[in-house]
Amino acid sequence: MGYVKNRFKEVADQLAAEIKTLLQEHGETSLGEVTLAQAYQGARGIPALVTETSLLDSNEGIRFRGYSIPELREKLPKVDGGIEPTPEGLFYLLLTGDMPTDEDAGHISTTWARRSHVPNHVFEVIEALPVTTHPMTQFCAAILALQTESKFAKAYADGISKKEYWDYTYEDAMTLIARLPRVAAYIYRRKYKDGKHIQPDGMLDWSANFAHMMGFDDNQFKELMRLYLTIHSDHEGGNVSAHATHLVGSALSDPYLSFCAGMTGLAGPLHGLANQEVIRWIEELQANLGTQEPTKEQIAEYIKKTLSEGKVVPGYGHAVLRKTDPRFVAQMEFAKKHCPDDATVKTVWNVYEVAPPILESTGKIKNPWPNVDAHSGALLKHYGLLEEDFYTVLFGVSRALGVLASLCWDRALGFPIERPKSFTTEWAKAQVAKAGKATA
Ligand code: CMX
Repeated sequence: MGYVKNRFKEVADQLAAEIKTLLQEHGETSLGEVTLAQAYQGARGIPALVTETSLLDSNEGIRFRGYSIPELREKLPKVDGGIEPTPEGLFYLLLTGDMPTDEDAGHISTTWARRSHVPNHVFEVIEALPVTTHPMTQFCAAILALQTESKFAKAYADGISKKEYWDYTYEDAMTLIARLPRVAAYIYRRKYKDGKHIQPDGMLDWSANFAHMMGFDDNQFKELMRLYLTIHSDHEGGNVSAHATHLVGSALSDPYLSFCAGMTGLAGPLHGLANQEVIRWIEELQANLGTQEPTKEQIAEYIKKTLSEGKVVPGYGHAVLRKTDPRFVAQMEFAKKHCPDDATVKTVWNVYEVAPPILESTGKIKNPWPNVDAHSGALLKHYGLLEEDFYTVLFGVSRALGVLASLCWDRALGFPIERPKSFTTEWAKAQVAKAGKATA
């Protein structure tokens, strides 16, 4: 067994024992009541999922294993000469809870490079789809095609013990993550670069190799990819992509099937597709006004027009966050350093100044501040990644780190099949009537 896997097993066994005691001694502790409004309104705020890798505070933003994004940018290992953290290090942290050394991150990087070969039939599945197919649909089809490689599915069919589930889940997670950049880059080159593919460079780290295979060899872009793939990885367990992966995994569907479920959720415009929608919205704004740098007054009018047409302002609002997303801030800092004069970047910053008070004035939007998707497209465009339909695939490659690390934990902790109770409105009315009688 590799030493990362050993370390994971060690910390997982320890936590499993702690949870056993916790449940024996305090299993009946109430975490709060569920209201009718919560049940009808997207289960907001109901503490009903356990996710070890990260925790979201509505005012402070995400912490990965207790570390904020600024702390991670400082403490996680970097490549030689780099200043942004590597996703390899972040994955080690999510999986084990330990801050990795350079050697740990390097070990993950080598393992992923070694496992990155994608079988030919996966490319054939992608090629079978019309080239006009949305990149997220191609990505999901490719993930399903990769499922033929699942060690978990094979081992389960061979009849393994429950105690071994985590082991095969871990192996699938590592192989799937290793292969995603090649698959994603293939889709990119197929759709936008006349199918002129670029072979992987096994000497590069995961992010740089991904950039290279897409056709971007600029060092600053590689740094952006390291930051991007780190900060999009995880956002605790209740968001659609994380929850869908966890839910499907709870049926013991293998990591490929589970992750694909997460990705079909990420492809929704209220979730990951918002990064595509943001840049479209900004480009429409620029085209409508005939300028790359509309004034704040013009932006304000455009926001009001969007709202009056019954549409959302993409990149703004959040189901949990109530402040500016620190993932937005990290990207803004990167842009301030590397491309402060870019017209679209400046427009993103002007929207940030103008949008919150307008959104707040509607009286119904709970969070008027920008989320992660409000900034990413402008940065990608600056470096020449112009095809916004592809942006959610980048998000998906990153999200694999968080949701697959969590899936390893789900199996290591022996979590059961997820099956919350649903009810009908008739039943709800009966509960309300009963409660009314009790207080009368
Ligand atoms: N523009 C316009 N209206 C918005 C809005 C926005 N950015 N954000 C919320 N609202 C509206 C909601 O649609 C809802 O309207 P109705 O009462 O008419 O249905 C009302 O305000 C209350 O919504 P909320 O409680 O503040 O927000 P939710 O938790 O229901 O939804 C989210 C959260 C993210 C789906 C929503 O803010 C939104 O649609 N934002 C735009 C899309 C976006 O950026 N998504 C990316 C989120 C991050 C990610 O997952 O990647």
